[in-house]
Amino acid sequence: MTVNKLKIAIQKSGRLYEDSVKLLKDCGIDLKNGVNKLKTESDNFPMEIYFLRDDDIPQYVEDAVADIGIVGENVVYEKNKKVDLVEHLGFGKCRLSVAVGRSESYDGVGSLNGKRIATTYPLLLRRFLDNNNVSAEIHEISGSVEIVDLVSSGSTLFMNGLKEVETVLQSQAVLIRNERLNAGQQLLLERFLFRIRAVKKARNNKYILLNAPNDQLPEIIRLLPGMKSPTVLPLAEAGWSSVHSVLSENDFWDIIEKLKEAGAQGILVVPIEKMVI
Ligand code: PRT
Ligand code: ZN
Repeated sequence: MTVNKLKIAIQKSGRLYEDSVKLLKDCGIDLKNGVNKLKTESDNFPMEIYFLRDDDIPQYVEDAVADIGIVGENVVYEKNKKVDLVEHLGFGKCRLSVAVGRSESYDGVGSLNGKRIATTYPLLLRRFLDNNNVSAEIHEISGSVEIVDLVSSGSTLFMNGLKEVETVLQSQAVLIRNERLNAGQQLLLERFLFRIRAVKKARNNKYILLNAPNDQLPEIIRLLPGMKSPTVLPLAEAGWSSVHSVLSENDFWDIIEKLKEAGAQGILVVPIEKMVI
């Protein structure tokens, strides 16, 4: 019988490194502290971890040197290799944008006609220009005023006297996979994905506990849908209950305010480690 292992490629160092390692850890996959930082393996999950430059990850996954990989969508689409995108991971968020000199007048993509645009994303830029019927020269080296680059806070553009005028692509880290995994690898990928989804859910949710007068319970329960419905337990003091539920990070503050208005007291909010629905 062949022993199956899932080989994953992650960034060796850089912006995705820490979050990628953290994701594995949160999925309960412990890495051996190998001195050799090209490759390591897990003690408690059949996984081998390869540390690579992000630009090389799509090719390695296409060639099945790695079965799966974690890399930015920007790299996946620019490299255009034969890999499947399996899951968005919720970190490494940025956008690929067009920027022009701050003092340049800009009124829509038409302003880019006839310009020289510098980028390390020629494929994505070509596609963007074609979709917008713009004819412009693409340069892979800098020196032009118009550029297409990744932006997160926007402070780099600002410091270089540029302004962001168009978004070519919204990006975040994603999990990609080789198109032809064997049944054993497929099964391991499904186990890994099950854990990733539980971690993502937990990161997007908080556990909430509060006390409420019983006559306010219907209103408070209406505000707190929970996983199925909230847990309600009587307090030692007559006429009061403790309510437990799960809140989404997105509408967190909104709901907290409404709960207070509805008479909730002693509100506690705690992080959730894993969430399996
Ligand atoms: O060595 P290796 O080739 O592996 O790394 P790299 O230098 O090519 O990539 P790295 O580590 O910089 O980025 C890895 C991935 O992180 C990218 O492919 C994106 O998917 C994602 N990411 C998220 C970013 C940013 N945010 C980001 N802000 N990648 C780069 N930037 C750069 C951008 O190029 C610009 O120089 O940060 C600057 C802009 O940042 P703000 O905050 O000033 O707007
Ligand atoms: Zn790179």
